[in-house]
Amino acid sequence: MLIRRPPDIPSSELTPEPLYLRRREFIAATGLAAGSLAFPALARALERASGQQREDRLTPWEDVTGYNNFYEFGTGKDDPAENAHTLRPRPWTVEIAGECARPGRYDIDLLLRGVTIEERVYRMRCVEAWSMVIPWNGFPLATLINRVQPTPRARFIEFTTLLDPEQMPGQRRGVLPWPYVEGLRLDEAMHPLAILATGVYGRPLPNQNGAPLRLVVPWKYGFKGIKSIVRIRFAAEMPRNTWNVAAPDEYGFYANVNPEVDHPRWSQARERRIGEFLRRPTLMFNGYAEQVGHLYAGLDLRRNY
Ligand SMILES: Nc1nc2c(c(=O)[nH]1)N[C@H]1C(S)=C(S)[C@@H](COP(=O)(O)O)O[C@H]1N2
Ligand SMILES: [Mo]
Repeated sequence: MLIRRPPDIPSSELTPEPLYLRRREFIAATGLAAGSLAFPALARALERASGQQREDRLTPWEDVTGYNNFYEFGTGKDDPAENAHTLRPRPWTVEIAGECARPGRYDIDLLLRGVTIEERVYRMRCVEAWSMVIPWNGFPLATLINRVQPTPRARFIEFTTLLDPEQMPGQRRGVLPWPYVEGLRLDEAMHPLAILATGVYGRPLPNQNGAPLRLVVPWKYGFKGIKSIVRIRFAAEMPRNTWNVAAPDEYGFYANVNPEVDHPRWSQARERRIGEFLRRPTLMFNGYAEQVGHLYAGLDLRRNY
């Protein structure tokens, strides 16, 4: 019997040709019935068998800029690329506020003056269990923090995305409480791996990736990487972050990538690298444990998810 696939299955979930053929060989060899249960089990077996040490290859530009989460432009993965043309990344003002010596409203080009832009190739792991490898252009968040001099009372840093439904039409819908807000402990923010990105693949950030300025914290789930930042505030108290406000049982403040702490609705043990078929194991702190593990010594990572 020929079973037709409904046309609305995303192509990423279709079986690529070579695997499909191997699957048939496997089924023939083992005498397994080609039932619907056989394939997930086989895929899991293949994932376990296929070496754990797979390379990290750059995710193609088309995926980095065409498969996005940016709910201000819609909740579908291709909505941001289609809709974000309404965002105007210049002129752009960033407000520095709260517990620091130099609060104020800064034009972004003034803020970036004298800053050296470097390339950082980082893994990016979304809490939804897919991942990419992205060549960002940016600078250490610590550079900006040192410039504006937090006071001794500052223990946290909060970031806010632009609130403007004219430029961000998705903000007319109540899918999230707007504007999008994120935060870090100040010592996390000062870690050299945490960057503010202004570009990707050597080009200015496309709007859908968070132009003109977005956070990248590679050892944390992607939702910590807040886009299109207009405000940075230093605080004594832990700020609340948007996804934690929206679903406190599912998303915490820390959001460190951790294969052993599952999301209440799915496992975090494995992930699908965009462009690959078999899932790969999720790495502790997204593979940056050696660099950042000390930040969490003595912290219960299960409670502080
Ligand atoms: N303002 C804002 N920032 C955001 C989001 C969002 O919806 N709004 N999505 C987050 C999520 S869930 C992820 S995985 C990353 C995706 O970044 P990318 O599209 O550049 O890969 O952006 C994060 N930053
Ligand atoms: Mo995400």
